[in-house]
Amino acid sequence: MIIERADVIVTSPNRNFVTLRLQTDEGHVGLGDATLNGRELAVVSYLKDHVVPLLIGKDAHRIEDTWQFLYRSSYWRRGPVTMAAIAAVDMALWDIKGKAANMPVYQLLGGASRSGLMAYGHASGIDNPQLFDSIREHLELGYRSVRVQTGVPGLKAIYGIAAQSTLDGGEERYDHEPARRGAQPTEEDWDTRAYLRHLPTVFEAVRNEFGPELPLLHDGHHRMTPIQAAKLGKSLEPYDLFWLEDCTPAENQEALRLVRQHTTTPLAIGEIFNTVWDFQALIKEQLIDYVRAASTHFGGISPLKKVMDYAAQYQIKSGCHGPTDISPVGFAAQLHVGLAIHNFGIQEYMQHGSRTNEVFQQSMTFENGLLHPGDNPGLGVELNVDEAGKYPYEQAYLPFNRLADGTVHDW
Ligand code: KDG
Ligand code: MG
Repeated sequence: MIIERADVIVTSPNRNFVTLRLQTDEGHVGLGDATLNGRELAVVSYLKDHVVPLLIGKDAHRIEDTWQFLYRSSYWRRGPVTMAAIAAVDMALWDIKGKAANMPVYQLLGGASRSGLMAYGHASGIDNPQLFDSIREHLELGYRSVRVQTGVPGLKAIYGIAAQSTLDGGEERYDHEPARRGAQPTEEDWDTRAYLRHLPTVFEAVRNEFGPELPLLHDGHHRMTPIQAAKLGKSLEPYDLFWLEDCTPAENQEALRLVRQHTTTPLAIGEIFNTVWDFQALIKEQLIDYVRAASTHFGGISPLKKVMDYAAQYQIKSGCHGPTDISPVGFAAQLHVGLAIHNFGIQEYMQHGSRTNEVFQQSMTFENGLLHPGDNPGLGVELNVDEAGKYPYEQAYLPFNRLADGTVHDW
């Protein structure tokens, strides 16, 4: 089965998405997600100029060989642009293999290990009353676990808080897309000491209101030093978090050794990691509890399955990155992995906007708090090319932080 055609499709229904569409001489079509939020066109060029010409004429069945060829023959390896491009090829080939075998991809990965994947949603509020309303809304939507993000007194705009005013023609909210359309990134503000003082009081209030059962998560979004993160983990222990995510910036992996020495709050990291090797020491030294890799930025289904099999030796579980900048194709890819592996933990699930769901038709379901990729052959996602063509690319950037004195800070 030969790859006969490859197209890179950019569309911006609710936000920008980059999709690779491969077609074989037998008529099978495979889709792969190559979306890199705020840097989309770099991956488009990587695919169009450097990968597509190498794919035409290749055997579509040789997934591992094609992955190794793209990774090793480029010499430079790694990095989000390269790995998003390779991920798209890998996913599209798994999609094609599933269609050729007339099976959903999870069957090719060993079959289902569970009936569905527990999902967490993004509850947020600038203050406790708004946050409580948001948690209730999520529970009504069927979520059985929630991520809690809150405003900090004195700070105007921070990561993870859904805008109360609507964006984009009155339909979408901030939690659907932190990358704002425009020629410049927006500026947010940050104060770690104020955050460390305030956050434990919020978790105490949430536990008092919603009880001890509900799994609660929190994303530190790379903004603390190691000792600050250790202090936060310790101060949140009474509230029994499911995880504390990205408590320190991802580059300094040794930071987690220090955090781990001080707290039993479970740790999750990896949404900006690109390879299995980024996790190697963290897994082997058992410095984390959840692997946060996203299929899209991690080279696709093949390496995601490998890192999870490695993590399983150390009782470390999955918690794949699932914001709306992972397209429905990338999201489906990690649902198939999550259904098949033994060490699934939890799946982040922010729901896509209605226009996105018209561009990408999905067999995925979300019922009683559980996600399932569906049983359509392949990944279970179809791209409506005509619908995609209605929404051309629009420049958009993720925000960044400045401290009160003007210093740029991690966002
Ligand atoms: O594009 C950036 C987002 O993917 C990121 O800010 C979302 O941290 C995130 C999360 O946990 O979903
Ligand atoms: Mg995160």
